[in-house]
Amino acid sequence: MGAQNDAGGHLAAVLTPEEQEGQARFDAVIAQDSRIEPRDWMPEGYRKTLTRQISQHAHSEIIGMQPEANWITRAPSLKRKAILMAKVQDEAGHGLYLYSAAETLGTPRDVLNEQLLSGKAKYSSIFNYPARSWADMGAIGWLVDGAAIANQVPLCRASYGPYGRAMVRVCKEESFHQRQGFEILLELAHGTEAQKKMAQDAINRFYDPALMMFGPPDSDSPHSSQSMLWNIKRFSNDELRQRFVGMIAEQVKVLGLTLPDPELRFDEETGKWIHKELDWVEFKAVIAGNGPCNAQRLERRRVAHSEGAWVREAAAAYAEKMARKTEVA
Ligand code: BYC
Repeated sequence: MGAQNDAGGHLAAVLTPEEQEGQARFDAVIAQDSRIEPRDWMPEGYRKTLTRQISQHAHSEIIGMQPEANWITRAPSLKRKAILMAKVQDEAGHGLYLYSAAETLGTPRDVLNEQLLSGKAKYSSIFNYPARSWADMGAIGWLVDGAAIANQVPLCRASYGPYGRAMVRVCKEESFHQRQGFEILLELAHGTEAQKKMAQDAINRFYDPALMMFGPPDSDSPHSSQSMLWNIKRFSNDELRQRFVGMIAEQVKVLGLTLPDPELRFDEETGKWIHKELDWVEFKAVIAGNGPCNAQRLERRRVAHSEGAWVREAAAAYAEKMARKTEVA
C-alpha cells in the first residue's frame, strides 16, 4: 500500500490492484452479512479494531478472575466453593479462546500480554472495583455476567469468524455464571435480615459500574459507528445498556430487592428503558488506570505471570524436544 495526497490535501492510502480486489471482496462479504476469516484480505483498520477489542476482552477475562478468586477460600460451603472455582476456571478458558482469536489477526500472544502487564492495554472497568462481601459474588454473577451476556450475544454474529465462534461458547458459559450469581442473591434475599442487607448493599455498589461496562455514551464512543458498519458491533453502547436495564428491572422483583436508580422507567413512547445519568468522569478515571483497584489488579497479574515463568519454560523446552525428535525421525 502506498500513499498520496487526496483532493483535500490529506494523505490517503493508495491500494495496489490486489488490495483493491481484496477490498471489493471484503465489502461484498460485509454487505452479505457473511464472515471474514483469517486467510482473507482485510483493511488494516478492521484488523486493528478487532485486535484491540478482542485483546481487551481477553485481558478482561483474565483480570476478571481476581475479584472472585479472592473469595474461593471464603465461600460459605463446599458446594459454593466448587461452583465458584469452576466459574473462575471458565474465565481463564474464555481468556484463552480470545487470545487465540486475537492471534489469528497477526499479533502474537506475548505481545498482547506485554501490553496488559505494562498497563498500556485496557480491560473492562468493572474489575477495578473491590469485591467486599460474599454477596458481591452474587452481584458479580448476576449483574456483571448479565451485562457481559447482553453485550456478547450480539458478538456471536460478529463478522470476524474466530471471534464470533469463540463468543458462542463464552455466552453459554456466561449464562450459567449469571444463574449462579442470581441464585446466591436469591438465597441471601430470603435469609436473615443481615443477609438481605448484604445482598442489597452488593447490588447498590455494582449497579452503576455494571452499566458502565457497555462503554461510554454513544455521543462519546469513537469506535462504535465504524464497528457497526463492519458488523463487529450490532448495537450501540446505549442501546445495549438500556436493554440490559430492562432485563434486570424485572429480575430484581423476583429477588425482592431494589435497583439503586430512582429514575428507572420504561418509556412507552420510545419503547426504551430510561435509567439515571452515570458518572462518566469516574468511568474515565477508572479506564485511565485510576480506579479503586487498578494498581492492585495489575500488580497481582504481574506476580502471577512471573511465578508462571517455569511453566512457560518447561512447555517451550518440551516443544523444542518434540520438534527435534520429529526432525530426526
Ligand atoms: N472498560 O468507542 P468505544 C466478562 C474503552 S469480561 C474499559 O465505545 P468500543 C467477565 C474502549 O476500549 C467483559 N474500557 O469502544 C469476565 C475504547 O478505548 P481505546 C469484557 C472501555 O470498543 C470475568 C474507549 O473506551 N467484555 O464478561 O467500540 C468475570 C472508547 O469506547 C470500556 C468485552 O470486552 C469499559 N467498560 O466499545 C465476569 C466485550 N468501554 O481502545 C465477567 C467486548 C469502553 O480507544 N468489547 N472502553 O483506548 C466490546 O463490546 C466493546 O469493546 C465495548 C466498547 C462495548 C466494551
